[in-house]
Amino acid sequence: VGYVFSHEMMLHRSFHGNPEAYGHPEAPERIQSVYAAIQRAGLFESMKYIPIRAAKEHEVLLVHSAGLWAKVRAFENMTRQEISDSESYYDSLSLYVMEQTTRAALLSCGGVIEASLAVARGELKKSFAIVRPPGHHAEPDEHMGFCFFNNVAVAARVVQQLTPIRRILILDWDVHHGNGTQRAFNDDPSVLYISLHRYEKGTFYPCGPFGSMESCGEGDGLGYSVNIPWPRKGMVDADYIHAFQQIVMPICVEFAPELVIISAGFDAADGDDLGECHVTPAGYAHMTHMLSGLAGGKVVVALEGGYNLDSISKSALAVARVLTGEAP
Ligand code: Q9C
Ligand code: ZN
Repeated sequence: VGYVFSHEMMLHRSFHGNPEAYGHPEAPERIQSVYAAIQRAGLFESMKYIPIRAAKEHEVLLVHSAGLWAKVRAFENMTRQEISDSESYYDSLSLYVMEQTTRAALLSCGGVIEASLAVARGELKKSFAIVRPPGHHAEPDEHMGFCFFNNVAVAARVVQQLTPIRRILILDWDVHHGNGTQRAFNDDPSVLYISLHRYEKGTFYPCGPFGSMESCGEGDGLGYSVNIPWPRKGMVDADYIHAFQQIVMPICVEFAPELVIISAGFDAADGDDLGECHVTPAGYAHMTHMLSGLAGGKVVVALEGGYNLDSISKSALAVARVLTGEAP
């Protein structure tokens, strides 16, 4: 089992202009607290460090437009004044940006690529990418929802390009619909995208009908996007486990993925104020265990959202214990 981490991804932090931004939920401490919990538990002794690197332009362009690439690259050369001036624009996209954003976004994406390649090539059985900023809201041509590049989407495309693996499952249990990920593969039957998320008639972020049950892919990809939209807040382990047993696992078994990538947001965790749900560490462990029965156990876990430091670190630790075989 491998893992990816770097303190350098903590340099993206919100502090400019808007004083309220100081307390932005997508905080650098998120990955630090996950790392610390896994370290305290002694799990890194049985895990191999996978060197992190920046995603390359040609990799990002497998999913994203040249325009988005240029926009994100431009942050590193912006002055503090320019950043401050553009604040309301970025607020409208649920983003904050600063000079180190580019580097952090490239490392986060490159980290998930490396974590995925190591598993896809059989060098490691499983991996955990402890990364930020998250990725699943990033659309081919738009950064949004705290996300710049769609880490898991880029990683899936790189795996398809560099290894014999074709059929990839992306299971997204972040409390928000991964609109960017579904968009990237909406017409592609080689990547099965399954998301469980709060929907509430399209009023919950990222809003609109794309996260509905009826939105299930198009063209050749029809049926290869599966949305499980929750009608309200307050979902619990039993809701997720029931959905896994009745919907997720039967579809996955039929699809027979060669690689599983989990878009692992922990904002449905009990204690998370954005998600307002109650999934426990045991719930996340159970889902991880079920998914580990697929693809010969080739599972990559990539961090997405999750904003309560205590909830996210306990949940991530429970997942890591399943990956390393310490827990059933
Ligand atoms: N009224 C992730 O969990 N909320 N992103 C905006 C606007 C944005 C969450 C609310 C939530 C983004 C990766
Ligand atoms: Zn989320």
